[in-house]
Amino acid sequence: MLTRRSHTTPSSEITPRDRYLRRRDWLRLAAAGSLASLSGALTACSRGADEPGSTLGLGKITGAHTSPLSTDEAITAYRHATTYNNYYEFGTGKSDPASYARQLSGEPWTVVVEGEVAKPRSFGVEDLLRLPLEERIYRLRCVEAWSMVIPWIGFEFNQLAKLVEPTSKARFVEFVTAAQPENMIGLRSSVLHWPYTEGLRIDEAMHPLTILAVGMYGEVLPNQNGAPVRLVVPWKYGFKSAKAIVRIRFVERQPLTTWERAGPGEYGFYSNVNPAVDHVRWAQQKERRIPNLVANRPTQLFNGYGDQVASLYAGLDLKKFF
Ligand SMILES: Nc1nc2c(c(=O)[nH]1)N[C@H]1C(S)=C(S)[C@@H](COP(=O)(O)O)O[C@H]1N2
Ligand SMILES: [Mo]
Repeated sequence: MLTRRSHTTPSSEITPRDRYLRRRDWLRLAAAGSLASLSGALTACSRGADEPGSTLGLGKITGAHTSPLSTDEAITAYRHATTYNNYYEFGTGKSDPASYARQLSGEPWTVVVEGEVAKPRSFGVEDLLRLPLEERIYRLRCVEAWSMVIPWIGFEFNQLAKLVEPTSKARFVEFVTAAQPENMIGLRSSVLHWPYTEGLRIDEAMHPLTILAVGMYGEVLPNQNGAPVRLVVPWKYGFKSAKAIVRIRFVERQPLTTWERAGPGEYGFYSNVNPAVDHVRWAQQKERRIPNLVANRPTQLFNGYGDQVASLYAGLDLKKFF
């Protein structure tokens, strides 16, 4: 169980209040009818007790149609997808995010979009919800050789980009995530450089498969899965899919990512899923599908999304640019 630590605000005060505020935010939007014209609409509903291990009663998102870009593979159970996570801001253990991420402070949340754009601006969560929401069922392959299948709800990153009008100098996109020292116990450790930062080449970011997710399994994202907004780049190792994004910068030069800083020889900027390029410390040919303990599935190049994305890398040596 969670033991109380010495925060300025006790966790018992933060947790219910934040959850209440976040829910209120969604309810307000639904009540105001501001979601009526969206592909996704919201109703007040909690998950109920059907799923053991499902501790969060979150706002439901309805009406997001399932995209044809979805996989038809079996979806990972909600309780596994929400209790086996990597989110080092809340600790390095797989169950740490489920235990501690409720302390994330979610309101007010703004995503600042800036840099090489004609119209820099910031987006509140309600602005993001006005973008065309879809359900995308994607495989997510962690560099640690496990995988899941998750029904995300989100919008294509290119929809957001369109609103800020990237200039011709925008060659990369940097994603900066939340760093809340009071609420994120992992920040006391220097295991990674904070804030957790990721990056994509502009054509990767603008690819229709690249989404910003605001929900999963028909609901608002649980904190441990990256609330209120996270990146999902299904053909790359999971660490590229940054959680809890607060800043998006269009830039001219390739940004230095948190994982490259941590281990330049182990984690490349591209990090495309590739069974032919082993990690320095382990092979990548096979993977285990959570909750399976045995790595018995062959890993696919680009995580199986090669038909859509291989052309982005024509002529690039994938062993050198791993
Ligand atoms: N901010 C932040 N985002 C992050 C991470 C993290 O530690 N911090 N871990 C990454 C890793 S290694 C993986 S595999 C995925 C896991 O996403 P999931 O928990 O939703 O499956 O989140 C990625 N996004
Ligand atoms: Mo990962």
